Amino acid sequence: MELFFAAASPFVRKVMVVLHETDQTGDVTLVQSVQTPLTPNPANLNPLAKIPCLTRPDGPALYDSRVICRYLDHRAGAGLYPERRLWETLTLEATADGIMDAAVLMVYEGRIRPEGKQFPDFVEAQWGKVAAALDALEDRWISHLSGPLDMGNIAVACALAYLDFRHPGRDWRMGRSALAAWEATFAARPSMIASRPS
Ligand SMILES: N[C@@H](CCC(=O)N[C@@H](CS)C(=O)NCC(=O)O)C(=O)O
Repeated sequence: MELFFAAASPFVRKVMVVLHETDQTGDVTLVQSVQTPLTPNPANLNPLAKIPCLTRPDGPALYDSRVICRYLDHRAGAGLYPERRLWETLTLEATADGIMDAAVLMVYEGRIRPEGKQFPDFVEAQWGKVAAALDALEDRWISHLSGPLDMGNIAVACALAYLDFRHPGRDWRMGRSALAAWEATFAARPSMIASRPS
């Protein structure tokens, strides 16, 4: 299999963590594919020109990160989507992906949009979404996050790490001590260390 990849992408990181946690890294070749909405990679088999995208010998290319992670979990029989708490796990993953979406848009606004056309209110509105999601994680999800490994806690760890990587000045830990403590423990997993963004 081939994975269209960029080390800085939090969505790609979800896939990398799943590959590590399910012992499948040897089954995937990484294809460097740094891209933005204005610079798509024509070789990427995702028609939406986003990463991650996974090609496989026995079927069409898979995207997006949620589909790829679920496929890899199924392939390994790893149980990252436990039946008993399936809807909570998927909602937690969606919350993490929403944080990533907003945080990536903030980066694009600063990097891609010409300076005179940048819209600070849009950036702050995106951060508002991130902050609300972080508050929800702190208030309602710590018990789930602290439970057995699943796709929900993997995705949240990747989202929080991305905030540190791209938005260090925002200090997401302030006022969220439980989430900060959980993140510090999860970040020590070998899968998180092996997939650190660069
Ligand atoms: N929902 C998608 C989001 C993927 C995504 O936005 N990836 C970014 C890189 S972090 C990308 O490819 N951006 C290029 C673009 O938006 O055209 C997923 O979960 O895979």
